[in-house]
Amino acid sequence: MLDTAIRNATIVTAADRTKAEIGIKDGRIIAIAEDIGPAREEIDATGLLALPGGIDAHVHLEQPQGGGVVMADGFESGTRSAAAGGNTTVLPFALQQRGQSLREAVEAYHAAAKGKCYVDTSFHLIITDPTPQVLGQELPALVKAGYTSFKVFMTYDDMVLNDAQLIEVFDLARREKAMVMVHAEGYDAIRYMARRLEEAGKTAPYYHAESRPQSVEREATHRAISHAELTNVPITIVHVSGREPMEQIQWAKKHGLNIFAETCPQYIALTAEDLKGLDMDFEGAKYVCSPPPRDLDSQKAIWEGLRDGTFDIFSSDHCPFRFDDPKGKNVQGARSSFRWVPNGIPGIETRLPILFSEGVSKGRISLERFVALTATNPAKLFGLYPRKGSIAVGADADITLWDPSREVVISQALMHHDCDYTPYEGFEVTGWPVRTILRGQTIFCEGDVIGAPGTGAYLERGTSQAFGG
Ligand code: DUC
Ligand code: ZN
Ligand code: ZN
Ligand code: ZN
Repeated sequence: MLDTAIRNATIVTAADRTKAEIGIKDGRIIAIAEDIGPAREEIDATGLLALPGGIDAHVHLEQPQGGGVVMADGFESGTRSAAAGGNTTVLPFALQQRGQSLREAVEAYHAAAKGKCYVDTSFHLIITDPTPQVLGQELPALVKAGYTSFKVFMTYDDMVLNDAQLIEVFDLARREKAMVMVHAEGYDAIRYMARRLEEAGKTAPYYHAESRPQSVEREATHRAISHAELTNVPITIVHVSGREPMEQIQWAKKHGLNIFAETCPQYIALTAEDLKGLDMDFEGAKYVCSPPPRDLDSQKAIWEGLRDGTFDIFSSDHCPFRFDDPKGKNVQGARSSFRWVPNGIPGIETRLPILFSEGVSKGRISLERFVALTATNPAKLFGLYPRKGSIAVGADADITLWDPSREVVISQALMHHDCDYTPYEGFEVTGWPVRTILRGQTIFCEGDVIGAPGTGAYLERGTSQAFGG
């Protein structure tokens, strides 16, 4: 007998939608048919969509910060918030601090996450110190052990890699078949702009956006793509904010380069104007993230890119800092210059509702495209497919039951994160997750997280399909 039957749902995949029953046994989908027979647990999904559980391929949890800043969410609260937002898998980063061995960094994250996660997780690595030891021994061993992706930064004092280092990391990624995620903003250009703005007394949070205009992102995107072409490796440009970097990606794709791209909710739901706060005041710090949100023209371009395949995945870039907190946005110095405001905003719980509402409910993208961007493509890009990312016989029973017509006003009171605000306060959405099912077990239902920390498993990943797998 089946463990669980989901009946009367419309099942949506990246390819199509069908009305059928879903049978679950031992955490996996074992039947999809018109009539699957009896089950111990019955779920009536009349009027609901059954979507593959959301896969958020870009989240920051418990990542060490400089200057006394602490992230608002650790593995427990971050994955709790993810479950409440309809997600069953998240991919946080394990950051290598300079001077630290990668293995040491990974072990520290495992220790922090152990027994804490409500949803399944797997770590990308962040490479900040690509020494010969790291490139020659540690990274190849870690890729073989299932850490098949890593992020590199083209900016930030404590993370930036120069072009020589980027090329070495890309070259290694080709040899080991690992996916590199690139934070593409030019370090020197940002430093120049920040200095000039500060000299002119322009220090409010809003000037964070002026200090890193699209040209800075466009230039770095172009440079990363050129290095990827040179080393013949696929890469993913993450958190693409607007029209100008998009044009670089479109050029690369048109010329047959194996370039992938990600965008995020802040680039369709916020603009740089939000960084002005109420009256160029510190409220704007609630919206400080990098790259910064742009303008309405860029939002329009992002929608075109979500439709036409310029973008492959849509992730939250959840990177939460409490606002009313000297360990968060209000850290020492932040009120005297935007340069000290921690970069990042929460969004793990609101990613799916915002894309569904602004995209599917408003007729900008299809349901199938929504599923591709939020579950199927991230699974394929990061070595989790076909176990994750679709509703199919043999896959893990990771299913989100979604009410496409529920109207909700997003508010901090509804959130399950440990941040003290949401940048989407008052945002009206149509479409909301009703129930999140992880490997057959309901972990979230009608507003309540009912799973337990530790329900989530750690996933060793395979090779990205970008390598032709
Ligand atoms: N990059 C991210 O990916 N997240 C937050 C801040 C940053 O620079
Ligand atoms: Zn980044
Ligand atoms: Zn050409
Ligand atoms: Zn990020």
